[in-house]
Amino acid sequence: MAYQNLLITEEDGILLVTLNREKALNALNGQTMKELKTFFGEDAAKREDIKGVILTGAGEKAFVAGADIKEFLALDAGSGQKMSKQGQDIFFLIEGFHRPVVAAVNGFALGGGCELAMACHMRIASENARFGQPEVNIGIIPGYGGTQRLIQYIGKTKATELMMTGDMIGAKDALTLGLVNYVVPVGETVSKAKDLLAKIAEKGPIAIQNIIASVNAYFQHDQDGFQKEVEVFGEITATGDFIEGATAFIEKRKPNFSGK
Ligand code: CO8
Repeated sequence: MAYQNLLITEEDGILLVTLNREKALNALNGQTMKELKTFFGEDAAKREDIKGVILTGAGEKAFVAGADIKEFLALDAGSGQKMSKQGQDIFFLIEGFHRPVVAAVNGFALGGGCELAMACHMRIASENARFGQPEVNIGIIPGYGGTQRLIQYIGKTKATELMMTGDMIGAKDALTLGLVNYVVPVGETVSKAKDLLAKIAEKGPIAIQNIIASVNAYFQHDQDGFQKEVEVFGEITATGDFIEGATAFIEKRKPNFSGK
């Protein structure tokens, strides 16, 4: 497939995938999600010869600043559910990928961007990285698995606070909470991810594949939570608050929520 929004290079058996919409802080629009699906579900899925994949964002400001809010206003309950479910399924492809996938998080990893990083097997953060689930600021909830995976990584207490306040946390706090594996200076996330993948490539690939499968199996009981997230996401996309939140973002003003 010819990719428009993903820049893919290969070096020493490692596929480096750069989400390449720097002007929109690499926000995940429909096209980018489609390309992630093709990459992890088809093109890279056939590659038995690779050591792993690194996902990063173009520029130093953002890994991914979320799903593309500018595409939200066309959503309704049905299409909102569909989009959430399709996004979750794409992120399951990443989580279940046969080789390690490392997120090199340079800057903002917000909303769908934090969810994307969490779907990867490991995360390297630059010192300027900022993580958060700010969906609540526009009157919605995380819809790409965030309500489930954030709890898996940092526990219910802090996950609930972050989702309810929409607050961002810096790289050091993300490390303390167990959200990331390492914090490195700006510009060094990809090289650290390469070192990690090179080390893992010395181990048995069948073992690595089965560690991925077994670790994922530990959380299978959470499947109902994912389904719940899809249903609720769809319902919220039919509310006035959702339209108001997304509109306010686009118009660069504070939202005025009515609770309807
Ligand atoms: N979507 C679309 N465009 C975005 C997004 C986004 N998520 N984030 C940033 N941009 C755009 C801005 O609109 C701006 O574009 P323009 O220059 O055309 O106005 C450009 O990127 C640069 O952004 P800012 O000018 O806002 O840069 P700042 O440095 O002032 O602020 C922030 C950076 C703090 C990251 C700010 O851009 C921000 O708050 N972004 C939104 C973050 C957010 O709310 N993310 C969550 C989105 S919702 C989500 O991810 C839900 C996932 C589940 C979806 C389920 C299916 C529907």
